[in-house]
Amino acid sequence: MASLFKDPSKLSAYRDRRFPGSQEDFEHALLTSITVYVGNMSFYSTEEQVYELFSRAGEIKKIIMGLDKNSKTPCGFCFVLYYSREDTEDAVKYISGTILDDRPIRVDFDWGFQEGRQWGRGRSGGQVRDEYRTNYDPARGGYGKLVQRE
Ligand code: GTA
Repeated sequence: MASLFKDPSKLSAYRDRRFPGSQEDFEHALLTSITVYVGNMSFYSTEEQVYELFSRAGEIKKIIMGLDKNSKTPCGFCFVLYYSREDTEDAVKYISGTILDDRPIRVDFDWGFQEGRQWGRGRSGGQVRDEYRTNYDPARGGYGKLVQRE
């Protein structure tokens, strides 16, 4: 079946500031990638749970949990690598929005995992967007890290 994901501008709203190439390279990577990023996860969701859920889209090559760079504990995201592009697209199509540990997770195409990308880039060690969060979210460490410092 022809791919539904042909327009690179519609593949992802996210642009990685640290991607090493041009916009064209980035779009090509998104169109061919076999990696998805999973966001809005509970800090308590495990690799085993991710494996069970994402196996529904196809055989998984590898899972990389996103970690707080200071505490080295899960900080709410991960990368899932498949063997085939079709399975990758199915994960985005069918698993995004699924509830995992009471949270609707977000599944996004990713340009490809590289060593170092598993670490949160926020000043406190976790994810950047989590630091600006102003709501109280017990499964995400309470208030956003910047709010906690105020
Ligand atoms: N494929 O959506 C994604 C995605 N996200 C959110 C992170 N990663 C993603 N990959 C894909 N799709 O490897 C990847 C990153 C990295 C790892 C951890 O996860 O490529 P991070 O989340 O800690 O940092 O990354 P990142 O991605 O560099 O930060 P982001 O989300 O672009 O930061 C900007 C966001 O933070 C803004 O959208 C905004 O919501 C918030 N923000 C930033 N600055 C401010 C500010 N001054 N005020 C308010 N909000 C702000």
